Amino acid sequence: MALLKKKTSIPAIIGIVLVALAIAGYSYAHWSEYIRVRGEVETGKLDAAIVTWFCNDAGIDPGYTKDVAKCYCWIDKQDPHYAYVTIENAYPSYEVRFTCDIENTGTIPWFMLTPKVNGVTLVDSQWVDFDLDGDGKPDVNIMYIDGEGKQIHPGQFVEWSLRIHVKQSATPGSTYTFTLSVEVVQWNMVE
Ligand SMILES: [Ca+2]
Ligand SMILES: [Ca+2]
Repeated sequence: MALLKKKTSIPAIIGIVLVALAIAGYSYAHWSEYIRVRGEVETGKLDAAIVTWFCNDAGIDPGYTKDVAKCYCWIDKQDPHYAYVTIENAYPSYEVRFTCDIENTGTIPWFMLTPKVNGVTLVDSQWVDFDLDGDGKPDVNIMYIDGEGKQIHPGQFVEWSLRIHVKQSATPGSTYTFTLSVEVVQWNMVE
């Protein structure tokens, strides 16, 4: 009985597939005609690339006399939408500043919005605490400086900075990770 059921269900499935193909073929023919008429309409490209990304700790720790902490940062060569940073051997009160340039590599002017860290929007020129390991105590605070709301035309770039400061409540021997994201928005879509 079960075998008979299986057999009868096969033709039904094939029938549905055929109908779907017929509809797709009709739509495709229609779409091709539309494209020929409107062939001159070209949309612009909204794009951006990180072109500069460096930190101010290239040896002696900023504000100190020893080289204890290390800061490495680099841009993804394959996809310059991504940049990375690693801070090693950091300690409470260690602070490092990053400078970033984002170039408009598209054809439409855009505005850079305030960056977000782990989804939380930073505040221009103010420290924002982050509890990166979820133990209830902030481990770092991060300050974003400048760059917000600037209209950047194709070929131009916006420069902004980021300060990262390690707090007293950070745990020794820990690795903290976070994601910072920057959104650029088409120039006429900013309120
Ligand atoms: Ca150092
Ligand atoms: Ca914490």
